[in-house]
Amino acid sequence: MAEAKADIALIGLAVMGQNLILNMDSKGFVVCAFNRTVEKVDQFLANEAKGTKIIGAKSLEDMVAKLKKPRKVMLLVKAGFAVDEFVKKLLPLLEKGDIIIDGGNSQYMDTQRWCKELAPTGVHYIGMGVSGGEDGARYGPSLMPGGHPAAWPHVKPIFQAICAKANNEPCCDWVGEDGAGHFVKMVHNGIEYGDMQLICEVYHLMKDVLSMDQSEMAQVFDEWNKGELDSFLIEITRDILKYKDTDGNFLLPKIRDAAGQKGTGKWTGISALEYGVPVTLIGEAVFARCLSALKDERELASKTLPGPSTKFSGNKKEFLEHLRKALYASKVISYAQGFMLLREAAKVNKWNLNYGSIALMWRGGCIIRSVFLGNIKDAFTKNPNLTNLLLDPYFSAQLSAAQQSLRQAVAQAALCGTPAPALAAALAFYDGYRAAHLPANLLQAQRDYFGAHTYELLTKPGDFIHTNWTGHGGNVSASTYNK
Ligand code: 2AM
Repeated sequence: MAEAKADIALIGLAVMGQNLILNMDSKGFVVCAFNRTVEKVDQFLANEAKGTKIIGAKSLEDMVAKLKKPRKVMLLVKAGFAVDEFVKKLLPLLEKGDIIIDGGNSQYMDTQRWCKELAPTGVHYIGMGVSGGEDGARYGPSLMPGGHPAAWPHVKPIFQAICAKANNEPCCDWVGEDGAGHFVKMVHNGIEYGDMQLICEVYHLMKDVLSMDQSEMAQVFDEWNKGELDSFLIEITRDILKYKDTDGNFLLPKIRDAAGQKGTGKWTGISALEYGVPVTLIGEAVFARCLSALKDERELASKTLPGPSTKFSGNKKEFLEHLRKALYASKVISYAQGFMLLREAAKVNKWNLNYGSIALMWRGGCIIRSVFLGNIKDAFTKNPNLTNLLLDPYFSAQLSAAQQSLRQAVAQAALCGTPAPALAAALAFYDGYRAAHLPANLLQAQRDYFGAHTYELLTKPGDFIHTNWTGHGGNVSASTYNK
């Protein structure tokens, strides 16, 4: 019988898994490593894990026997089938109170399903979002655990020890019930899509509208990184702009402008549609990648479809300041949309989300880490019931100072024919959200006209009526339709 001495087991020895194990080891925890292809365990022990306290297992049975109780088994394997297979194999080997943690990029509904299925067995399930890439995993990731709340106290000391810290506070806290952790990770990834697209649009405007060269752009991003835009993505953009290829020329212009994607941004967009929340900026960011991927078609169209003849004739320094403020304002709007989606999903799924701690989890360790997330945390700490980030006094003041600049950026982009879909989406949302009246009165009338879908009068909300608009359509409303 193997001696039970490991604090936690980790299955899945790809780079993320290996680095998380090394991270846990460096914080004093004894980790037992396992992998489907078992030879990788020995390779890992003989190389990366040499000289550490890390132990290995030859089988799942061996691994389980080496774990202290309640046993904690973390999976870092491919999402979907591989997770399902391991959970099924683990279940007969575990007992009440033991904990399975899925740290992969699983879809939140899969995590919801496992939480439900495991509840009667007494084995606890956690679905945890892990962000920060390989480096984050090794030296401090952002961790977003959700699932069976009873499991949290048992894994908290490990996860809060290995995660990133922002102002000495851990970027890991309990997110909420069942799939909440993976849902929050998914929204994080969507926001990442939005942030990246916004930066790309600003770069495009600098390049094509202001005709700036790359060193100058790098300098501007460097400046911006010292202020309220201070963030990992601005920092790497500066460094990418500066980067020279082996031939001494900048590398960036040589890179083919066709974006790839793995799908997490898309899933945020799909969720937004399903929950009926206007997460427009992330949606545009996903579509912008899709449009970029049509490289051959675009090259063809560029020879046929005309653009404007307008050239920028304003003050460059002033416009750069507009761009900075436009980027900031759009970011605020995008995060506001992301938190709207979280709030709606929490309502539907009955999750008790702590929005302030979610902002803190994203404050360090992950790709969207930024100083600005500290302000979001403050907003939700001051008012946990804040309806919308845009209504927080700090952010509404910031937006009122920046909204004119956002208009300048979007207008110039349109006049010069440079696409800026995410900036434009931010502005359209802002103007829609602050509008006491939208043209949905006409929309309702149209729906009632052709489909008898009924409408409400401003004076009688909740009271749905139908008008016989044509005199021959009849007076019966289509009560079976969704209003
Ligand atoms: P492997 O080394 O045996 O391929 C990332 O791909 C991790 O997920 C690896 O540890 C890999 O194990 C594991 N993995 C991928 N597909 C799997 C599957 N179908 N079943 C079990 N593990 C899998």
